[in-house]
Amino acid sequence: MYWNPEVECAPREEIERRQFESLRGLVANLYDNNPFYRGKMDGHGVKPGDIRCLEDISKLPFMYKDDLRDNYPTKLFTVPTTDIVRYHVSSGTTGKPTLVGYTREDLEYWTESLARALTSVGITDEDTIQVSYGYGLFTGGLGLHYGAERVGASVLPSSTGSTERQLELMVDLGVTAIACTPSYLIHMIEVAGKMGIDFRRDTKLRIAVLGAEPWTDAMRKIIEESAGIRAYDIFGTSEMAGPMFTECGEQDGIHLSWDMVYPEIIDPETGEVLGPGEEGELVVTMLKKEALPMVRFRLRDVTAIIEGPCKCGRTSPRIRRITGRTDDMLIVRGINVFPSQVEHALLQVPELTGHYQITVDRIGALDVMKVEAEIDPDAFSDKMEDLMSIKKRAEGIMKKYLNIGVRIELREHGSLPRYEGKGSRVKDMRSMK
Ligand code: DLL
Repeated sequence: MYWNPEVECAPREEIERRQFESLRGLVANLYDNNPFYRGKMDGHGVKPGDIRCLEDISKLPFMYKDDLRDNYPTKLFTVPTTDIVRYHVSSGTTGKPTLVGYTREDLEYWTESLARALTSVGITDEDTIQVSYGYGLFTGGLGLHYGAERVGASVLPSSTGSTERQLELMVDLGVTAIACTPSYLIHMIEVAGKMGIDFRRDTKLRIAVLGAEPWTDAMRKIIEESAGIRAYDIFGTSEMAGPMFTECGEQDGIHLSWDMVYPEIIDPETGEVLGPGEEGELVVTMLKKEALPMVRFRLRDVTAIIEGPCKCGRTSPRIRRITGRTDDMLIVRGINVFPSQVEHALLQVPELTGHYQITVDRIGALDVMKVEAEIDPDAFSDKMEDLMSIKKRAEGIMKKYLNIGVRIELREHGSLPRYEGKGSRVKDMRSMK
């Protein structure tokens, strides 16, 4: 079933023609009206007239998350703030967040994108969908919420947390679909077991829309089998709008709406554009965004473009599941965590030094993060209560900066490894499992 068959199944030539029209209009408009993009293009020696076909996009300079951070909060916005109808915020590398803004039209396309995506996984107006992504500054909750309402499903906006209550509601309301992180669904299944709720026997759940963090086909199999459902991957980032694109019923790659995004895969080292099937870093140009345009934005996510049409009949480009990131951002329980944020937070505690080690592991279904931190020798004390007070303070500050609970383990000065040159302060045990 399609939401917008004319667009979703458009012939290839029409797609390319219309993408080029959008790109040309976008570049000309940004060059004429926006000092940031004009400066970037001039610095790169490229003019709007140089873009004569879609492939010429590779002549344009890249945009980075740093561009957003450096221009925080609204310097990159291309519309007056009176035209902004919503903001969302995502965490950034130095503890400074990235702010994204939306015009009414931006929200409209975002919702349209999710209506197409949810329809493609089989969600209709007969479904009741529990949205267990965080509502608020994170894009997951509200994004899925409006998409699901657009297809006419009944939405249960449960957000995150209160798992037992969520499970009771799932049973009582006969919820048929859920949107959350894959790790949260696994956690829910475990908690349900303890409550005597069997997903297969006691719920009507049939579809899960899972994303915001990397997960594997092996994880999909476990979820599908234990809950008796079909689980689909959903992808998106705050800079694109939020969650936007999913797999279809074929579960063979994520469909990207061609009228909204032009994807490229590049070699992260050289910036060279790679061909279909080749794995590299995903770069997106958003063709419709008004408030905060994105031209060749480097997402740092690693994937490949899948060549050829999909069995479902959609002609849009597809990407493979995201396999990792080219930078060091960690995703812990769906929340982005940068090692530099940890450092930033730790250094707010005067008794701690800059020597630390991060370990992320998965215990049961939940990600847990531990930070070992060295105490300044001058602040060292052999009184237990002094040490406990430092630990408590550090954990409080960490929670404030990272938005997740982190266990701090204090270490004696000199006990953690030292590095010459680049350090490797992060141990992600999840990738070793
Ligand atoms: O995570 C938006 C989202 C919400 C997507 C709900 C899906 C569902 P950000 O917080 O800006 O936005 O984080 C974006 O999360 O660059 C990826 O590294 C990662 N990510 C998102 N979806 C997936 C996925 C939202 N399906 C960053 N698989 C992205 C792997 C994902 N990684």
